[in-house]
Amino acid sequence: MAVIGLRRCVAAILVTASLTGCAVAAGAAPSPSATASAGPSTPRPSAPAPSTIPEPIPAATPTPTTAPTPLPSAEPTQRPSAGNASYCHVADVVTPSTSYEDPFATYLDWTNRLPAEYAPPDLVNAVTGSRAAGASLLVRALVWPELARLRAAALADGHLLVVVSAYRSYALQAQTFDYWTGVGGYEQALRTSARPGHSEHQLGTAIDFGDGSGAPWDYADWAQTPAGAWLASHAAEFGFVMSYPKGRTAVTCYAYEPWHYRYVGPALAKELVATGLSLREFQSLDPAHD
Ligand code: DAL
Ligand code: ZN
Repeated sequence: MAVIGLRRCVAAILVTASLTGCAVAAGAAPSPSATASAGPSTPRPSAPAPSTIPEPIPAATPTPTTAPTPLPSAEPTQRPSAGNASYCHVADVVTPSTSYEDPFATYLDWTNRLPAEYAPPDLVNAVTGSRAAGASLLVRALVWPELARLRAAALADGHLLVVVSAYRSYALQAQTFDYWTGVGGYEQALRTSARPGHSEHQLGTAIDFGDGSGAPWDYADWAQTPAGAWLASHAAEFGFVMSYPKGRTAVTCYAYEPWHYRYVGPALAKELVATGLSLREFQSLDPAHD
């Protein structure tokens, strides 16, 4: 099938690093004590500095503009099968493809995970593309050129796009998930924060974007802001797809995250837009994910 045939990738290379929390690429200093808060019903142009703990949770009490997210179940709603991404099953199965050469094919969800030791060998500074040590926001080298082009194109159209969170190690994701479990409980954390090993951020190809005015999760719907809307319209041109789109929780298992994008390359990104499939649905078409 043409869709399947598009899943071909790129090469990888060197270096590991870790990332602590979120800081904006524009250079805003994160506040160590900050936590994500309930979203306002309208965008706040002067929202506080983003949380240092990446990945938010929606308001414990849904805002009037946010549809309530059904509580998840730790039990499968359906048995996993090829071409069926509608189940949400908490398990720890090492995902079939963990190749650094083909990160687009790596299938992650509530069930499938990366090994704890998975750490991309070619992480670079998400803002500058430099391999110099010490950066806190890291992406894989194969992501950076399109990321830079995307941000430049946004700026040319009058929108500042900042990187709020990028690569996260297994250990940092564990810390993040524990944090959100403490804030909202395990069932809520499942919907909004990946368990360690299950996050696309561990691939080094996922990015949480913001617009520099505050944490995107502080908005009722960041995709309704000028920068968020621009990104939703143009991301695929640069190879990025929104992993957890609005109204697709039944198939992604995660709450809507208009700030979270995964780089899959322009060909696949455009194919996903054309078909309307989420990445998880597309990847579940592969029988290897039975
Ligand atoms: N918030 C997404 C699901 C993550 O933690 O990777
Ligand atoms: Zn994210």
